[in-house]
Amino acid sequence: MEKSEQVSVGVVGTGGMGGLHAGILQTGVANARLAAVADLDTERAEKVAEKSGAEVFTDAEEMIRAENVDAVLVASPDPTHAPLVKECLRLEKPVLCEKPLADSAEAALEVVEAEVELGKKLVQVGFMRRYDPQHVAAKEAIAADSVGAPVVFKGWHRNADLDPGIDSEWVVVNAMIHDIDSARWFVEDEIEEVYVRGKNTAPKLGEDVWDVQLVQFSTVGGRMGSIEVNVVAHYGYEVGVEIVCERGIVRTALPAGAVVRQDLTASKKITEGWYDRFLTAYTTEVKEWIESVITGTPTGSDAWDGYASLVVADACLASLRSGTPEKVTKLEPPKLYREIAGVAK
Ligand code: ISE
Repeated sequence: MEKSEQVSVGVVGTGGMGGLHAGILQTGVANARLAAVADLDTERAEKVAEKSGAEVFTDAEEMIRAENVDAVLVASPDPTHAPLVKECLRLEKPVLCEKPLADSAEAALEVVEAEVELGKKLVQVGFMRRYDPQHVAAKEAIAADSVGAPVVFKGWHRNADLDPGIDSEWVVVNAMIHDIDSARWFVEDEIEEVYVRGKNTAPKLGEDVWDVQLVQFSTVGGRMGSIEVNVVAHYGYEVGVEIVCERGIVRTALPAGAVVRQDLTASKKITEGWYDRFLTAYTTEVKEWIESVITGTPTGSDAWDGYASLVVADACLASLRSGTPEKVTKLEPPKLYREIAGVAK
């Protein structure tokens, strides 16, 4: 697209995430406008659309095909992701898809194959931590090279209190998937083996649900790591990483805020959920995605990252069932994903 052009975006899904993304587009992203929304729940869609006069569709594919929609943001339920992204590819429309890219690694591979056949990258996956100032600062500190290469990755991901209705598998595919992407992004190496252990500390989820899970992993290049996911951590929402490098250690700081000293205690507020913790990241993600649509130079997690994270998640699910370490199916990216603007991933 021409640098001066405005991108008309269609958002599929107007629930929590779709509503958030639509709101970001409505509050003013340079060179973009919310042109359309699609949802089976028309009332919900109309509520979102009315703030800026966006067109409302009940059929997502019809919205994607609409002539006044240049780019698509998919935030509908997980099983719809891959089919909708493939429709975008068929029409050669850039698409930012919420995570996970698909509801299985096989379905994600079909997206990768469709994009490879097209011969250009049009898919971005919504791993928003790559735009979080704390995570970006940590990544930049490693890239500055004085600390050397990453050796050990440690990630923690705690939800204050997720609702009943989730199971151990959900924890892997919907929550841990973020940490898998984060680990791959920081260590710049593919995960080769995983070992998942867990515990039930929240009987309200069901006695057999592991609400706390710890994954230990190793990578093809001999790096190591651990990821702790906790979906009923009680105290608040917290995500962070520490990367032990060859000559130093890099750690994300707590988000900005005052330390309050009172009643023999020094304390700092912690965010309640991912919406407030990552609002800046989501906003930057959408802004940079629009920029990339205009320049034609994709940034962020691509379809390969979406696929690879699901392949690693599959190995985690296997380990969860077997109670032993499991190998990850070998990941070898097609040429399209090895060349992002000449920069190694
Ligand atoms: C949830 O499943 C998400 O998708 C959010 O993006 C994440 O930040 C949250 O912690 C997960 O539980």
